[in-house]
Formats: sequence, C-alpha cells, structure tokens
Amino acid sequence: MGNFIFLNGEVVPHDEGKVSVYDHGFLYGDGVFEGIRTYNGRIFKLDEHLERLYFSAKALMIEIGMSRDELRAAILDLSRRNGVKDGYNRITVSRGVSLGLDPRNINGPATVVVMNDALSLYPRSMYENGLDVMTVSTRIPLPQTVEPRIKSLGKYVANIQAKIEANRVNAGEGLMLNTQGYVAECTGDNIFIVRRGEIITPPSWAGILLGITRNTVIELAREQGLTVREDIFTLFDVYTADECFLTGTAAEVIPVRTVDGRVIGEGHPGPVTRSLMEAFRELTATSGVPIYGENATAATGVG
Ligand code: PXG
Repeated sequence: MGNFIFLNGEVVPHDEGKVSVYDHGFLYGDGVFEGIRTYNGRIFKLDEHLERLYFSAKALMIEIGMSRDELRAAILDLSRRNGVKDGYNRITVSRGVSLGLDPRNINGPATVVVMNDALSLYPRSMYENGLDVMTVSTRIPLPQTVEPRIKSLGKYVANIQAKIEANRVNAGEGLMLNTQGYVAECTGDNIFIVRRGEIITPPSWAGILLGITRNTVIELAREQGLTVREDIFTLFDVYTADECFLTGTAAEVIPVRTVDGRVIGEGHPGPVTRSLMEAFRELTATSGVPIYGENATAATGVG
C-alpha cells in the first residue's frame, strides 16, 4: 500500500514524487491539508473533508487548481491503484513555488499531493483503559492571528510544540488551553466531557479545529437521545467530569482516564463514552465512499 502518490495531476511512484525546495509549504508552512481514513475499502467522510480543505484554501486565498470533484476522483483513483483497504489519506496543498513570502511572486499552480499510508494508532489497551492526558503550556494561537478552523500547515508548529511537551511526561495527549485559559482541544483531537448526563464540548470560538469526528460524534449522540451542548469550560470542569473522551480522525473516539493526574469519574471508560465508541465503530464499518465495486464507478464518474 502507498506505492504511488498523486502529485500535481500525475500518479507517480512515491519515491519519485519530489516537491521543490522553493515550495511555499516547505518555506513558510503556507498551505492546507487533510487527513482522511479509509475503512474496509470506503473513504470515511470524504466529502466533509474535501469541503473543509476547500474552505481552508478559500480563506487563505490558495487556488487549488482542481475542482472538488476532480480532486475527489483523484483520491479514489489513487486508492484503487494502491489497492487500499484500510489506511490514511493525506491531502496536502501548498500555495505554489517561489522564494519570498509575497504570494504575488508565485506564477505557477498550487502544489497538490495525495498520499496513501498507514496511521500509527494508539494501542488497543488505551481504548480499553483510557488515555492519560496532560495540560501543556503552549496555548492555542489567537484566532485573529491564526484561524483555528483553517487546517493550515503553519498552524501545526504550535501543536507539535505542545506534543513535545506531552511526550516529555509520557502523556497520551497534550491538552491545549486558549489564551483566556479555557479548554480548547488536544494537539490532534477534540475534547468532550460528560457532566450530569450532558455532553459538553468547546465551541468553535474557543479556538478549535471543527473536527469532522467531533461533528459525527455530536450527531451520533443526538441520535441516541443524549444532550450535547457546545460551551466554554475550564480545567476544573474536566477534573470533576463524570467522563471525558477525545475525538479525531486518527484516534477515533478514545476515553480519557486521567487529566493532570486527576482520575476522571470512575477511572475507566464510562457508559456514554462506551456507547459513542461503539456507535462510531459501527458507522465507520458501514459508511463511506466506496473505492471499489459498482458504486465506485458512480462515485468517481466525475472529472
Ligand atoms: N484538532 C486538531 C488540532 C487536529 O489536528 C482534530 C482536532 C480532529 O479533527 P478531525 O477532523 O480529524 O476529527 C485534529 C485532527 C496527524 C493527524 O497527521 C492529525 C489529525 C487528523 C489526522 C491525522 O497526526 N488531526
């Protein structure tokens, strides 16, 4: 799997896929990306990820140079060529090639890359017992400087710095606060708490990426008749929550056992977390855009 990549309109062996050292993504982190899962030959929430990618690019005035349908078809075609059944699709778009930060110096098209790879996942035991999470000192950048809803390359230096902090104390994830001290999100996941039967997750304006797994879990919870509220909260609310879990493309739905050494609830995954983990697993096993088979032809018959 992952032998071929898509690079600027062509499918080439991955070791022949070269990007210029003048690429704005490399030089300035000037680009956007998506990470998308494939489960059992179906690409999960493909259209939602494509929408977020195109909105991120639009906000940064990056012209992707391919329509959404063309990129969608290219992603499905690459997966077919690589024979993907389960894995990770990484879509990266940079503004293009030129030295100097002024985008007016870029004459050529955006750099568009699609890769199929495997994801390094949390061990199964962490889904059974829960993650140990630590609050990090790195804050979410101010949204008026770095808009957190844009999944930009450059934004991730803060998240990587935060992940290094978490790694240094062997935490499963690093919890990031915004500059006001409210809970925002983890380095690569959104956070949810359960208090007195209500599910609460920070709103967009707390400084979070609007996670596609987050949206999916909110929908699943409401389908189960559970109450979900977007609200601002502090570490006190996390420490004293009945349950806490994280959501993300890589982590899926994963329980949290401790935060900063405080045991959450009973110290093992609670009923709401377990029920949402199960509903999410079921959804990933049964939905998504098919890569192969009769339906796949219809799905890729564009562009
Ligand atoms: N917040 C942040 C900061 C993220 O980076 C999420 C929330 C969850 O969003 P989704 O849409 O995935 O539910 C993310 C996602 C990687 C990798 O390469 C990172 C993410 C997703 C997939 C792979 O480490 N982050």
